[in-house]
Amino acid sequence: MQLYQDPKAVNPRRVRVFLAEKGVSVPLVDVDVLKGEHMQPPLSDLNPMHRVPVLVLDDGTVIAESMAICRYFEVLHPEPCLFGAGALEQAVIEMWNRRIERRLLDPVSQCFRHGHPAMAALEPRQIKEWSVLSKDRAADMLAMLDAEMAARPCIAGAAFSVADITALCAVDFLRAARLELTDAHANLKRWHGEISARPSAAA
Ligand SMILES: N[C@@H](CCC(=O)N[C@@H](CS)C(=O)NCC(=O)O)C(=O)O
Repeated sequence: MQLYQDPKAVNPRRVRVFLAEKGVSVPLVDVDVLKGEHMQPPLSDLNPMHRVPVLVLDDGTVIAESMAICRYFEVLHPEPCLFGAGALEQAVIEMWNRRIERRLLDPVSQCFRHGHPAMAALEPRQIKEWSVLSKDRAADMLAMLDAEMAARPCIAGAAFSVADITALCAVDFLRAARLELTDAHANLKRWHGEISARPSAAA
């Protein structure tokens, strides 16, 4: 089994943190996305979407998409439970994980891809207005999330979950959109301090 990943990229980090929480070790194959290594064989053959992370099993089966990879390991290694136990917990964690992905991580990525000259190699048709709008959307989500986090310790409730991992990686990626947590985000700052102190955050 091998996990193709870029040590500097945000989505592979989600999988690395998840694996660290599970105590699972998977051989990593580093790929430099900014150098376009993911567009060349073997990765270009493994994933037609040209994205990392990509997990290749011993029988050659390919699993791409961060959450698909995490779900694979969640079933193989159920403890600690990170996608929730039971219908309600699983639904709430899924809801928050998707919200963070779509309303925070994606807008930060889009702001970076469409706004930074270094990303022109990966995004040849950069649209500056989309970068600005994406930054605004990410800022709106931070404000909403901060208000939510006044009422609970973790993103999806009382317990740490995969939604905290997605949020941690998204918040640590804010600088790519020239955003940061400020004094207006006191609840998020408290949460971020606690989650960053977990050993898995270093993965
Ligand atoms: N939805 C995918 C997104 C993967 C993704 O966008 N990966 C980025 C690195 S964080 C990438 O490979 N980018 C290469 C490119 O844009 O050409 C996932 O969750 O794995």
